[in-house]
Amino acid sequence: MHNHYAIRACIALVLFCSGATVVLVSDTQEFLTGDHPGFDLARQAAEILADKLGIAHHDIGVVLGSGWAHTIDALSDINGEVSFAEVPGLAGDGVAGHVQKITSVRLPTGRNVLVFGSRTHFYANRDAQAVAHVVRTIAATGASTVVLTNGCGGLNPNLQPGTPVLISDHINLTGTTPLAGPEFVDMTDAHATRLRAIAKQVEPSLTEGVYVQFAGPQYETPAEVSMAATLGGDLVGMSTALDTIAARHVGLEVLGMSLVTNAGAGVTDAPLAHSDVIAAGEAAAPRVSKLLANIIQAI
Ligand code: 8IG
Repeated sequence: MHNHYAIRACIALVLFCSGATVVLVSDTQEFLTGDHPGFDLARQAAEILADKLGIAHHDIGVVLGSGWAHTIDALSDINGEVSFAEVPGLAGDGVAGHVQKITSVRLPTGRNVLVFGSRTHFYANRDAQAVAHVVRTIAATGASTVVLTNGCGGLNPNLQPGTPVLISDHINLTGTTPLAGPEFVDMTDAHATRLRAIAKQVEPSLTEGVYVQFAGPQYETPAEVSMAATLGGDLVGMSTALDTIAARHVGLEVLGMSLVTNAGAGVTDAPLAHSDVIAAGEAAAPRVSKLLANIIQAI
């Protein structure tokens, strides 16, 4: 792994020895090390979360996009929740259908999962550093894996609204990156083959596709949708490529899952409406949230 800022746990133990007894005075852990724009803020956010939740270490981070919000209901047990407003750097972008809280869940295996009800979007006039904050905060809580979900448009007419698709790879058409300077992060297995194999064990009918991120917030023109398909894309969206770059930069293993909520513009004759997209997400929610909960438990 060539990441400059791989997660390292440094445990600072201050030991005072008095005679034969050793007294543990403090035990602090820092999971996201290094000096990079945004890292200090992510460390602050993780510290606040650890404090408010009373949990020093999370194992898996999950980011819920359009249509995935009910995943929380399919997971147990809830350790606690914190609103975005209480966490440094998470002002929230206020899009209808997006949940502005973070929930900590304890899996039956004892592992702790930190679930973000939504993300910061590039289209919400936030820069790539602000977008990367959720993923960096997840790394700073000690997690080694992040599950990134989104709602998206389908480029293949056979991808009916309501179909979940594993992201096998992505194309970043935003023209930007959360990286700064000479940070040559390897993106070869950015969408981990290992995690996709686990997801397919849970649900063998899952298909895979290449996710193309546009900057948004406008949906694509039919010509742009056709370009994305020509480039080898299967899905069009506005979030997960930038998140994945930020995640690989901090050494997180990434599983990306899209929910097709609409056909890409021009794939059918229907115009795109945000309300239809939300309705399709809600219709699929019980099914896909149960699936995602099962996959998270299998990771
Ligand atoms: I939900 O058709 C959703 N998000 N770029 N295009 C893009 N993003 C989306 C779409 C879509 N549907």
